[in-house]
Amino acid sequence: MRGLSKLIAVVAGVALLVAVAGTTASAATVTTITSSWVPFAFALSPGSQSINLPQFDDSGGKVLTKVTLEMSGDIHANVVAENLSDEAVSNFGVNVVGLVTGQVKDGLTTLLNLNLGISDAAGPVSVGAFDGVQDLMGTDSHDFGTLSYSASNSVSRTDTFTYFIGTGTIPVLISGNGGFSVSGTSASDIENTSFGSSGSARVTYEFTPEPATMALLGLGAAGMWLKRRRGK
Ligand SMILES: [Ca+2]
Repeated sequence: MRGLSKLIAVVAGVALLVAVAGTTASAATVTTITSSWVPFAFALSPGSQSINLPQFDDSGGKVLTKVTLEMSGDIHANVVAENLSDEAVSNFGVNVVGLVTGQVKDGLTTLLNLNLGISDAAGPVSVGAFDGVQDLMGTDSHDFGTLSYSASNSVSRTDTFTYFIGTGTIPVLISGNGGFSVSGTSASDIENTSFGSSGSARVTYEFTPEPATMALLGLGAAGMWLKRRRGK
């Protein structure tokens, strides 16, 4: 009888240890919540727009461990360029350089800063010498159509989460700057219409389901219980 109760105690102890081990493992498991992509679109250059992404709801003892902002954006325009030099050129082209930035700020403190650097080119094409009329038309000009260049990037932080926690939203300020220029000739004219930036951003929160201290408290309680059982 005594041997049986001892065996039961050992079996119960092992079962509890397994249960505690399970709790510890789940506390260390990282879970993620990713928001929907929120679009932006504004005219350039420069230009900006504020969009709202959801905060992290930490109810139920969830502990935030990482915040990641992802952004994808472009710089676009309908571009027509004209050769104003006296010589026909065979490497007539257009260069684009731009920067789209996403920022999350708490007052004057920048918590997240994300840059999309854009540098690209269209062409080359051949155009004739300046035809004497600066009108973005004729054999001296080329319509490049709609040029659109995009980039994507992400940035994370693993501390100072207060600003991100709640049931509301956080504003993300998207700013853009950029320009198109002509290459391949010594003199030129260029016209950009519908010049702008568009894209979207989203936020991902990584968290543990419960505080690690809770699992440690559970382990301590199990130890006390086993010690008491052994003492009997
Ligand atoms: Ca012309």
